[in-house]
Amino acid sequence: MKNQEIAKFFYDIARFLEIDGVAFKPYAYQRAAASLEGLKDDVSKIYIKGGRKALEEIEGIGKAMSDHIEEYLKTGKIKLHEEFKKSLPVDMDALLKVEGLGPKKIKVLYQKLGIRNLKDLEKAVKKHEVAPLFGFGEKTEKNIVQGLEFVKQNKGRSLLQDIMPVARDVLKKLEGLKEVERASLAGSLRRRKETIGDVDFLVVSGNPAKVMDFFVSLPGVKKVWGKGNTKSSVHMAAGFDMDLRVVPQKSYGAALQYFTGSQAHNIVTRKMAIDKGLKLSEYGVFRGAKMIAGKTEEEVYKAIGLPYIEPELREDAGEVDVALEGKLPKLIQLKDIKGDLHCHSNWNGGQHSIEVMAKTAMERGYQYIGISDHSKTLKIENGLDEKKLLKQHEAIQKVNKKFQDSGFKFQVLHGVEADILKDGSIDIKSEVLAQLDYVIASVHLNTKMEKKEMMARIEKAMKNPHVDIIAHPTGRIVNQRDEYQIDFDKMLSLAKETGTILEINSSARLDLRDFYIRRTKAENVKMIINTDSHHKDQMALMEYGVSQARRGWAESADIINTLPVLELLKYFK
Ligand code: DGT
Ligand code: CA
Ligand code: CA
Ligand code: ZN
Repeated sequence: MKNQEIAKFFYDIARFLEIDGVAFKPYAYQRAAASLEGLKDDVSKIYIKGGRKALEEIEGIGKAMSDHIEEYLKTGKIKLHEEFKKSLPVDMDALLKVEGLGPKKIKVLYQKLGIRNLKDLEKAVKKHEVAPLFGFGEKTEKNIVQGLEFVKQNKGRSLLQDIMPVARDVLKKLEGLKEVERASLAGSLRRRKETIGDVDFLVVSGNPAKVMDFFVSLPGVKKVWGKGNTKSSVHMAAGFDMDLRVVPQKSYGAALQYFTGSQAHNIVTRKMAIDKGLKLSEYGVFRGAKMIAGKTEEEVYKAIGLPYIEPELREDAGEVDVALEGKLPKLIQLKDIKGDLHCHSNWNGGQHSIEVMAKTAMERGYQYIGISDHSKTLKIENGLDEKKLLKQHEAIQKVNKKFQDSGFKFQVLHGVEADILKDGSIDIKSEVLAQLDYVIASVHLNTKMEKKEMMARIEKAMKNPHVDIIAHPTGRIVNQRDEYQIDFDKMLSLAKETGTILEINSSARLDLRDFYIRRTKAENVKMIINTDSHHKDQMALMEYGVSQARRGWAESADIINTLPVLELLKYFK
């Protein structure tokens, strides 16, 4: 499908335009790109069938954008993009991964120091050449050094959200083979770790050769690391590896337990077996030469004296001791979720109308959705001011009325995702905040503050009588950005004191992190799992917020959007 390729070009062009300081236009390209990404049909088919007219009917695509699309479909190029690229021939994607570097700074680095890629950048900061540049300084150079370190650390690990759909697709194909009796994900993917080193599959089959033949010739396989009767490994064009192991039925549970890991958890379980005079391996649980368990994971755990432990808990984080006491948490499940309160509509940077977002929530089986568009400070997202928020309030009431008249038991709540300004105040007037069902507050700008200042800022926001939820509380983005300078204990005690809810953001942020979730639960501070959807399809990301919550040992009582709407509203000020 050409949609992704063209979207990528549009995002690039938007960046170049930003560098040149062109107002508004970058947004048009970003919007067009997002629209193409969300499109179900292939844009080249749309064009062949309906021509220019059909292109211009796509949401967010006007005349200028369809010019570009047509050009790309005819020539495989977009001239504007080529020109920009020639003026700034750098590895923009790689450099942008370094926190503290935006497109404008990257241009200066290229023009002044000839920096084209991460290697060049590393050399330059080592020689201390960056700090003296106009607009940079010591602090920025220090941030770049830290950013580079972060990029290096995370190299080679892929985002759970990116890998899971691909892995599920392969799993489905494996399950579809007549030679395959059972198949499962294993490894970090089954534990739903936020980043994945490689993908592990486990299969039961009486005819491994056939399964391996199929596996190594899957579409997207670029290189075969190895192919045997029990194990094969491949490298995918998308940049990650996949392992497949074939085991006999009688060892399936033991193998699943072993290859799910984590390695640290396995060391503990193996030691437990030894203490009982048993041997635990990927083949089964043995007393001497006699196999006493192995077919299911339940039976394997039981044989070594443990109840079943959910994969998300298997990190040697105390789960075995707690299991021995019979006190394992009853983890929250996706089906417990009754609504999503952090959703954006096309009133600001989102792609769809309030009604479309609401209908999607209904299709997911939710009882409510909360629309929480950005506030005015966030100009790149077309944030709403007081006047627009009040108008939106009416629009939401209209949608609710419509649903009511059609007999739907579903409610659209009205919130806002308001910016926490540098001094901790909220950028929307209190009278207006008071009219909304709930208020989410977020730090988006001025994120490089010292810890004391940042905590004072968050304290003031939490003490604001209208603020109910802090979104993405620590500011981290997986593989992209570390958290702000925060004191999490302080954040928890403030949340407790003020009754503020902390968000688990299901997007690429996955913020809160799992260990913070566990601490939040321990302090009995409530959380909410939201998707931060800017597109209706992103509401499906809820499962990753839920798995993150599970990795943080959360139960449904810890998460307020497992409650019916009237109970939920009691948590808001
Ligand atoms: P990853 O791929 O880095 O995200 O993490 P995992 O956990 O998927 O690790 P991977 O793919 O190397 O191995 C899958 C599982 O197999 C791992 O979680 C535990 C098990 N395993 C692999 N090698 C060893 C080992 O040397 N000792 C033990 N106890 N378990 C191992
Ligand atoms: Ca793995
Ligand atoms: Ca592996
Ligand atoms: Zn948001």
